Amino acid sequence: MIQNDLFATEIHNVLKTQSRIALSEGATLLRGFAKPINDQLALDINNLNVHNEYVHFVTPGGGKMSVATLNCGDLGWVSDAAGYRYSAVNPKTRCAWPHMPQSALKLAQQAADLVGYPEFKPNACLINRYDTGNQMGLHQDKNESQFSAPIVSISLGVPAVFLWGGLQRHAPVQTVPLFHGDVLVWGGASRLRFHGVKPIRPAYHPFAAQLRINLTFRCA
Ligand code: MD3
Ligand code: FE
Repeated sequence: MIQNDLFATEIHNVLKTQSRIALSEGATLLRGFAKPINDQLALDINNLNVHNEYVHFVTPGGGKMSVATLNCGDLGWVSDAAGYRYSAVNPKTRCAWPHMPQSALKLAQQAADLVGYPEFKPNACLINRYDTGNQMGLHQDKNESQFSAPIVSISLGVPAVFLWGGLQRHAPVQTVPLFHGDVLVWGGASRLRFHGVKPIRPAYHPFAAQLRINLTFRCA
């Protein structure tokens, strides 16, 4: 009897924290999907820090991004006065980017598979690091060569309010809170939606103190 009660409580906790939410056509939120491999993700992402640094890219307009980025995989997203593009080398070091964190890659592929993209083979992984107050303005991700492939994002650390608009910049914007462990798959009709992140509120999460870490896997 006690066993059963414990089991029921456990199931309830899982359902409360892990669920699948359809946001719009082609966009699915998997709440808490990354939580079971929390510790491996922390190890893999922290290991990247040993030999690689997060950088604040300069935008074509001359501003500095508040979010800091670390690229991994065959191609990395870069920005400078000439514009945005994917590059096979780090412009600062002229070296190839580090390998993708394998635990996160596997998780992103499992998430894509689960919502209907069984052959997701991303060649780029952007790791965005948000400190308190950092934000990302509304934009579209259209530097990739294939819009038929989804983008899979993994949110870690402190919560964020994700902004999610339409296919035109001035379309109405909805907000979705994103928590540690949430995984989003953006494909199909939602692949080119405008999106952004509101300024991160002061908070603490054991994964990375006051920081929010977001990984996006892409077919660049
Ligand atoms: C919706 N990153 O790096 S991830 C980005 O939380 C970026 O760091 C945000 O937007 C972040 O470009 C959002 C969720 C996401 C990623 C790609 C999308 C949502 C998307 C592409 C199309 C539509
Ligand atoms: Fe984006």
